[in-house]
Amino acid sequence: MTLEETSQQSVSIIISCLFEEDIIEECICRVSKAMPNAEILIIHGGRDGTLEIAKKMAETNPRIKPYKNENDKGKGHAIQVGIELSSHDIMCQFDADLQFDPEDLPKLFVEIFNDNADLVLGSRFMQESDTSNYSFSFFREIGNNIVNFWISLLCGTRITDVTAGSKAWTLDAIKKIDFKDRKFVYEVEIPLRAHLCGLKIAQVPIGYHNRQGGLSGHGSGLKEVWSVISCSFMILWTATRIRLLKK
Ligand SMILES: Nc1nc2c(ncn2[C@@H]2O[C@H](COP(=O)(O)OP(=O)(O)OP(=O)(O)O)[C@@H](O)[C@H]2O)c(=O)[nH]1
Ligand SMILES: [Mg+2]
Repeated sequence: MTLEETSQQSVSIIISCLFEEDIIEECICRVSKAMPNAEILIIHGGRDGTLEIAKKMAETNPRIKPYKNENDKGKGHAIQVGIELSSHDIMCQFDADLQFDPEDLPKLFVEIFNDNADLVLGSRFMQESDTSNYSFSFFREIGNNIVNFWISLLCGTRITDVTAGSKAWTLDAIKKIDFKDRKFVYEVEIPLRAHLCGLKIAQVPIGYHNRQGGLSGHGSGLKEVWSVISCSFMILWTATRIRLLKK
């Protein structure tokens, strides 16, 4: 299947969001243009106006399905809810803040439609990845390097980017993966558990930008530093435990 044919397929796109009212409209428009037949599940975990904007757009486009995630426990929880709600067997998660390009979505899905993968990881760290519009902060870069190195070591194969929010999978694969974490650590659980289950994993280069609006789930200033550091430690600990105990 070509990229053009892939972009016309019916798949589910799960967009978890919180405090993204500045950007959600542009995000939905671009996703909808890139994958015109996709179901777009908006899983909103906050009390800000993001959901209302999505609801307004859903009035004229039935493929947009906004949900209020009552008792939202974090991004991983929102994605679990999105998986439950999806009506297609092939789906992806996509961040609302437009750090990733919706136009890259067919590149993720084509690997599944061509039977090259059960799980596809969008990667910001492959040679062809375009990160020219992103300024990596020093501590995030170090954190990413350590986490990617450690997971690659645990899997015995090079995985270039485990934490990117752009990932696609089949329903069968994600059921086998059965990730548990409800915050950000689940991002790493997915590739690690997929590897342990013997699933086919593909990596594709994607573009990456600075946040285009909204508020980071990691907060800002010192809160952000603390969130990224504690997240990285949780990732290393959780991944090692899963690898050793295989559960
Ligand atoms: N439902 C829900 N969505 C969340 C939560 N935290 C983050 N999100 C959404 O998940 C996506 C990724 O979160 P980000 O805050 O961008 O995480 P990040 O990309 O690691 O951090 P930044 O680089 O600072 O943007 C965004 O669409 C967020 O709105 C949460 O607790 N609940
Ligand atoms: Mg982000």
